[in-house]
Amino acid sequence: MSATRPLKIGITCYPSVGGSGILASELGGELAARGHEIHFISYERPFRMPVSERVFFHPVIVNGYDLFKYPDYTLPLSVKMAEVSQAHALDVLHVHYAVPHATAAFLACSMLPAESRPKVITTLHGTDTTLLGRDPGYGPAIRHALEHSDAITTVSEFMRRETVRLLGVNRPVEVIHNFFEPQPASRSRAEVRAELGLAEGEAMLLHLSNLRPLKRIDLLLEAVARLARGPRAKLVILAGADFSPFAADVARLGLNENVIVRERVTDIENYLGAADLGLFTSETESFCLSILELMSVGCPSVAFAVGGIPEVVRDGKEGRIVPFGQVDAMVAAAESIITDPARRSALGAAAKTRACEHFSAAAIVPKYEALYRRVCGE
Ligand code: GMT
Repeated sequence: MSATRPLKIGITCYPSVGGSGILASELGGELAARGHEIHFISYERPFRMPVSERVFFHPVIVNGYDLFKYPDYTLPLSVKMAEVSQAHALDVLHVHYAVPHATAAFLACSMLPAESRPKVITTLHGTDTTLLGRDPGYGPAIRHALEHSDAITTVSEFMRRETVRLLGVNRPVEVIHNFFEPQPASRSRAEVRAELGLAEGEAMLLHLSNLRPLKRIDLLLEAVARLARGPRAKLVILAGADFSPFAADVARLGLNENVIVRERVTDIENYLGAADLGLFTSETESFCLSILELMSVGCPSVAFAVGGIPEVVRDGKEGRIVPFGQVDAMVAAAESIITDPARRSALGAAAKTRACEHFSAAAIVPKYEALYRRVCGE
């Protein structure tokens, strides 16, 4: 067997807009481009699933039987994983986000004869450890599935520490940071800014997230309300979920003219390229892929120094990170960047360099390939 034979890799992730699904989809695309055969297994085609003759999608069908109060996804997923593993002789099943994917992979392997079992790699992305890992209704099942994975990875050193601390995992946990490769923008910066109604000289702040409570949209809006008293700036939110629950807060803070929302945007590079500064207020974040997305096009961010964010952005070098909850410090940091174009450019250039050197496909994908080959004993 050649040391460089293409591998057959199953990938299971959430297909919706979320960091783990985006990362898993991008990884599948990069692996396919490197000659591997990729089989996505999920309830829907992942949001950013790549198009390639080496990429396949296997839907999991969930039947809504009346006898169940809560529909079950884990069992049909595990059956599909077993079926695809056997039919396509998968080498590796790489699951992103432990719940329920790692447990389903464990079940799938239990259903298969030894010679058809793929190696299982579980990548922990965030709340699968930091939230569900603490939940007595989930923790033991997550730990059990991790103990039966052939390898465990986390997307930051912070997540590795939390995994060991919260789940008591006694096995090696490898840190493989997230990566991002921007597609070329299809519209110019000027076109996008015109679409958004931004005036000449007005700064564009950009926030991208799924708006879940831990993203602290309340603090984000508070920061923009304070910023609105200063230099001319608008906040654009690329929302991966329905923004309407926040509309009343926007109105109450008098921000109707300062906040522009776009939901389920697919051409994010167009908006990344039009932005002057990223703004992030999460109370926890294992990595924050959105900050990296901005860095990859040379845009700095201001964020709270929580979780894995300090591994991505170094304060004063590629952006600013301030203690959690200090909205005034965040506003001062943002103002000092948007009013100083030379500083903004320097931070942006440093951000792009760091993204390329540490968090690009070229830097990260070979680490996953090496891991696959190692667990396969090659
Ligand atoms: O844990 C979550 O919140 C879900 C997860 C997701 O699927 O979007 O987000 C996490 O994974 C991303 C990709 O690895 C990271 O960039 C995010 O920081 C992380 N979110 C949290 O830790 C809150």
